[in-house]
Amino acid sequence: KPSINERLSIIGVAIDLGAGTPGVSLGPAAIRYAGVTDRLESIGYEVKDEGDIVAIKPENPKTEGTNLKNLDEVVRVNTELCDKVSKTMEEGRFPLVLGGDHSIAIGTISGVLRHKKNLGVIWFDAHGDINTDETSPSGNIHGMPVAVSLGLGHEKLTSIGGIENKLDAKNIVFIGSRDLDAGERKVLKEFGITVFTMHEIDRLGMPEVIDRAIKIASEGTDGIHVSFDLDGMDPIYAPGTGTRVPGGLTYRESHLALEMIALTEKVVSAEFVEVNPIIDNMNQTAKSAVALIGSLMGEWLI
Ligand code: Z70
Ligand code: MN
Ligand code: MN
Ligand code: MN
Repeated sequence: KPSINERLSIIGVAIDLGAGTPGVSLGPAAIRYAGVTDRLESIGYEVKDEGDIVAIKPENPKTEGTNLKNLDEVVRVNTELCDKVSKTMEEGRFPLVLGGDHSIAIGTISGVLRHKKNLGVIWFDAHGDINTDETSPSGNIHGMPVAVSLGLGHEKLTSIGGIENKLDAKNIVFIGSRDLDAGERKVLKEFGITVFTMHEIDRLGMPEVIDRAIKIASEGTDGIHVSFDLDGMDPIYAPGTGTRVPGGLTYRESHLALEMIALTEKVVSAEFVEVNPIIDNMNQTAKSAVALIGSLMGEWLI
């Protein structure tokens, strides 16, 4: 196995309050039914399933003075997740977080940052997820976790895990982007963040893109976090997701990318998010997620 860590904890986060479409709160269950634990055990991991952190839908999704939807409950869940991820790493275990909508990256990353002060992030997604309350067209917090992890946005979000625990823009890299908002393009430029859109992937090919991405996420860091939004994949392979954007990563590109990242042996944490079994086809998206997890964790090595 290429992973640093043979002992692994699965942390489910049953939340869809950060997304525009309901149903990704059932993602962790769908991924378990698709056989994630057996798959990891067959590779040789000692797996501990921590169960789910469960979000409770508030009677009133509005918080005074902000357009952010379900802010208080998203904050509560991510604070709990931050502590759980941090505790998992304290125990010397690899945190594998299953979403849930992508707002949970706020909790995961802030938890990992307690142990890895200089963390690189490789972000697979059709979207930028770098809106703030000021730029967001929707008020959905799953469109904001990268901004929050940089210290941008609503104070209730940026203070999760401590305001000093933040990412450095020069170690973040996006792969698969094809649906960026105007406000997001501005921030990405301003912070000089590297974005490998589908255009670059088509031109350079995935091997070159991943080589460059690994460099960016490795330089001066003490580990890499992989955040994989299933909508980064083409909807042919991941139809069960809230925002299907055509022209995404193929099955083989996605796997190759994760295999190459695995070979670095620098991965310290990972999350797979936005699996929505309610709008899926025979749990295909969760099955894709499990296969991708296998690749990241070294299943393909003989
Ligand atoms: C848009 C927003 C989004 C999904 C992220 C979309 C956000 N940029 N949607 N992932 N599925 O509302 O901020
Ligand atoms: Mn959305
Ligand atoms: Mn996302
Ligand atoms: Mn997305």
